Amino acid sequence: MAAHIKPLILHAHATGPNPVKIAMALEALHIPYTAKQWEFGDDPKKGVKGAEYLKINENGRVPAIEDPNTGVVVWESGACMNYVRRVYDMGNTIGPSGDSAQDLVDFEKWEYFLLSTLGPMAGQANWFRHFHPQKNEDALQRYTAQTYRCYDVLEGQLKKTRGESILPSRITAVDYHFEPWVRLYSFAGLSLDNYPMIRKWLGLMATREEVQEAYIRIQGKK
Ligand SMILES: N[C@@H](CCC(=O)N[C@@H](CS)C(=O)NCC(=O)O)C(=O)O
Repeated sequence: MAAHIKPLILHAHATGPNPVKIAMALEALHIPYTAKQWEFGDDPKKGVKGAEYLKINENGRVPAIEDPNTGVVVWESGACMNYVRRVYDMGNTIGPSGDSAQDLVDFEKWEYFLLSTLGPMAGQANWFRHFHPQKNEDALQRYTAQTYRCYDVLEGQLKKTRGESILPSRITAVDYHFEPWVRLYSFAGLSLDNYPMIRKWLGLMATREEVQEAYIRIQGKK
């Protein structure tokens, strides 16, 4: 299939957790792509808040995908992931592993939990720990506690598969959504000491080829 697919353009940043999720899915599906790096900031030509990038994503964030095969432009990592799955995962290798109504809902609820809750809480914990111009201990404590609360929920789910995957039976796009966020635990000042299943799952994810390749590509090392 991939032979006649023109490379997708994945708009990315070398360190942010959101673009690499999409790279993992593209790697898993063997879809050709070019990772185009942008800087944070408003440089008109190079920045995610600059005029050139805002023509692609008016929200000024990465990831975004331009697909020359279909003419589609998509941004928001959830929408990017679902676009990739709909158009390029015909054999359903990274989507819900069953087709019952419950299987579909389980996939979506974990995907939305990451996109709406764990990701934003961890993002704010990072922000108040590293980037906020003034110290704000209340905000840091609040977002740290909320991220741990999300870890509690994730740990409970991973117990069901003994840390093998977030949904039963195989790795799916849901694991790709979570991996880059959870991998940043120590940058966010968090510990996995109380989360043996998360630690195990992160270790297993790190051994996977599509995960390793995605980081190499996103960091511009290949
Ligand atoms: N909800 C968005 C969040 C995207 C996002 O925040 N991306 C970060 C990089 S991981 C970014 O572009 N930050 C640049 C900025 O905030 O100016 C998604 O899931 O795609």
